[in-house]
Amino acid sequence: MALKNLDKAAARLKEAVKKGERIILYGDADLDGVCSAIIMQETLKSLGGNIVRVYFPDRENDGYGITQKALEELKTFSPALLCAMDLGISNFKEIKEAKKLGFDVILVDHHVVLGKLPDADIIVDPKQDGDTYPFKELAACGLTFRLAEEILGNKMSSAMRKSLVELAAIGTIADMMVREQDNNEIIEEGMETLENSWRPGVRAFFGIQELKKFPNIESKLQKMISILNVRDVEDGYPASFRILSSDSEREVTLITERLLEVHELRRQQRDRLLAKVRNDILEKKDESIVFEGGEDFDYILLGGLASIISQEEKKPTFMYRKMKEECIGSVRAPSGQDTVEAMKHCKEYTITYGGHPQASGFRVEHKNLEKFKSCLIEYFKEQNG
Ligand SMILES: [Mn+2]
Repeated sequence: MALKNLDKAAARLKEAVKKGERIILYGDADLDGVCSAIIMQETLKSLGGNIVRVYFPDRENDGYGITQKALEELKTFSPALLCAMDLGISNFKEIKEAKKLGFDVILVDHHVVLGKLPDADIIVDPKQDGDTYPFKELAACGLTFRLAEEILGNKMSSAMRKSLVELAAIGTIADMMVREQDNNEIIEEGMETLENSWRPGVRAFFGIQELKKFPNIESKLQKMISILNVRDVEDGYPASFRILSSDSEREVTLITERLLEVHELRRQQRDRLLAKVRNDILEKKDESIVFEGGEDFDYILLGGLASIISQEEKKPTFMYRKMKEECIGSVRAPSGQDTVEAMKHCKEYTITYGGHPQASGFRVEHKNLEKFKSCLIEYFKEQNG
């Protein structure tokens, strides 16, 4: 019982390394995607792979997934092998386009398959039909780590294994995956060495005062993750990538100090929005969902806000940021509620949607927002009625 296509993906990547093909790594900009990209980068580099670009989409401005803007920029590298991690499974149109531009496409994703698969050459996703691997809840970085094991085999030294599994542990925790089976193995193995990591980005964190205040490794790690989650993009690279892939402890300390300041500001901003939302939903207690947003709802705060509110209200919670033409949203729900299924039911009003039952996202045009909301309210009323 192996992860479907893991062997094929490994063989294809090794072939690309051997032939000196151009390789593009494309990761989601969250910590799961970033850790996946670094694991793959270090794995392929150790074999001499020709990685020409590591790309992260700008979720806030260009949306989630493989974007049109990315293809526009990346096409200068064609032909190349494009390995996408933590996204792609719902990018039907963009992957078709990527193929047309001359890319071979490998997807390593753990998101729910939306009815059919995109036209990628090789897809690793435990949630696809025909995958017999018993554990379905690996994060993308967990899958990428399994892929790294498959690629390197006994060429993976124990030092390298440690430094890669640390990243897989960080990404798995950050993505809030269930603490079971493979995920537990990865988290336990990764945590063992974390405090004595050789990785400058990790070392820098365990050296800062703010982290020393926390009593144990788990709470330290949670704090580290919330700081790494601060949005700070430079030349297209999220701070988390610059920190975790850096080999200079000095550089890392500089970025980390700045992130700490931003993190504090964000926290204040989030608390303001939380107070606003709590107040605004007071007279909507009988609605089946929470659906709130506005122009001042910073995209990066949406997931955190939705997660807090959905726990407080015990309802599916949709938070959105109003942008020029569309709204981009983040969704959290208590267990037993499937927000992906709900959005599928209301998909005529969306531009895109996707994710996990309890944590998902969407984009909707302004003119459809109210209809989308009503449709969801009706859906959950029926489900829970
Ligand atoms: Mn993920």
